[in-house]
Amino acid sequence: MPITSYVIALGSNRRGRHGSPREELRAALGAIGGVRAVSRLRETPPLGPSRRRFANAVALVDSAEGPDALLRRLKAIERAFGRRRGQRWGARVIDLDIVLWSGGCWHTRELTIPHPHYRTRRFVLGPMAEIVPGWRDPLSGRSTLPLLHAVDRPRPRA
Ligand code: A4P
Ligand code: MG
Repeated sequence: MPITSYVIALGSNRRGRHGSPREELRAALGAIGGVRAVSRLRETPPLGPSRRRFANAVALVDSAEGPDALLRRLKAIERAFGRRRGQRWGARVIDLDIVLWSGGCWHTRELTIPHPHYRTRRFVLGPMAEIVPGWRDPLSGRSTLPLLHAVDRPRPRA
């Protein structure tokens, strides 16, 4: 299978066996492998009900896997890192989301690419601006930087 590129968003707001949320992100990058570029790790205020701050980063990853196989592997990493079920939006040791891939759109029951919420999330778009500023959203045709600017300066449409 030809090499495929993926943009993966990483988040953590709970200590795990590797240590702090930042250390969990670094360990997850090692477990994922094939990392071609990684953004700065940053602390971000929680979106949603969780009160703990998150460590977030985005990585550009090369892989020979298709989207389904990569998602299965990312979920296995989440489990190995101690993420428990039923923690949706709660504190988690590691959350690994596929944001974009070089193949355009993908939609199955388990997986939607582009990630449905990335266009409005500064904690995803900010890191993406460092490593894939020009990557176009295949649905809207807008690239990372304009999407980030729209989140920073929301304007009602005329
Ligand atoms: N799924 C569908 N599409 C995708 C995709 N593109 N990538 C399915 C990954 N998974 C995808 O995800 C639930 C199911 O979505 C998966 O089983 C998969 O089949 P999950 O990771 O198990 O659950 P979750 O992460 O709790 O839900 P979700 O919807 O991914 O939550 P979010 O949107 O990731 O929000 N605030 C800050 N500052 N930083 C954060 O990182 N993260 C969240 C979680 C909330 N607030 C945050 C942050
Ligand atoms: Mg997730």
